[in-house]
Amino acid sequence: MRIDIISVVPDLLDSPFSHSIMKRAKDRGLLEVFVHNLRDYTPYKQAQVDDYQFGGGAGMVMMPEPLAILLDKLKEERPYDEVIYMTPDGDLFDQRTANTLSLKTNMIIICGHYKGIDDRIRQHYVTREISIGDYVLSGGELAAAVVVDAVGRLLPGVLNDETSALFDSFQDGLLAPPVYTRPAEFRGWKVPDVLLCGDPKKIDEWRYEQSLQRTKERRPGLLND
Ligand code: 6GU
Repeated sequence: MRIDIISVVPDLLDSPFSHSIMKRAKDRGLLEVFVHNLRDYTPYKQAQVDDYQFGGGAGMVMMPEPLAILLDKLKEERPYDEVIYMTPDGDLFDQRTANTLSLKTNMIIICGHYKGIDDRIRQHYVTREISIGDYVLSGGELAAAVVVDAVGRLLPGVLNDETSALFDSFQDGLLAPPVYTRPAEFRGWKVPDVLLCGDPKKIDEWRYEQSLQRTKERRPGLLND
């Protein structure tokens, strides 16, 4: 999978894909992430990429031309399955969307800033608009990092048996069960006996019960879906 991210603060995306599982995905050649500085593509003086909004009102809007120039250049080089715009008024991101996106080959992600991007880019280039939750971030970069992480770890060959996505919260529509490691007793707090009993069937049943109970308590809405 190849992901091209368009940003006015590309430095924000230096670190998120350089560690742990994202690093492994890149090292194994399963994920390529290119971050483009939108200011390198503006035809305007002083690397201008935003301007006042028509109709008045506070806040700047990202101009269409720098975005169109960079989007055209990328789309000339290869076909893209999705042009995603990160915006708080987009569709709420969830595991289902992550699964869907993990099947794509090439994607562009546009990170919004200020009041957002000129709506003509949304109408004529963007294929999907994503929000990561009902709160406002100062820019789309951190949200884009969330999407790339959630999608990247699903690519075949990125996770091994131990970290398998099959057991994640949400993958089966349930929250994950509690987990424990050594020591079996810590400050008098004991690990549940069943986890030490050595019977895989009993352990699976216990984990399923715990998942169900946690989901009922914390996220009952997930059970209705
Ligand atoms: Cl994608 N962008 C911004 N700026 N804020 C957000 C968001 C995205 N998702 C939730 N809040």
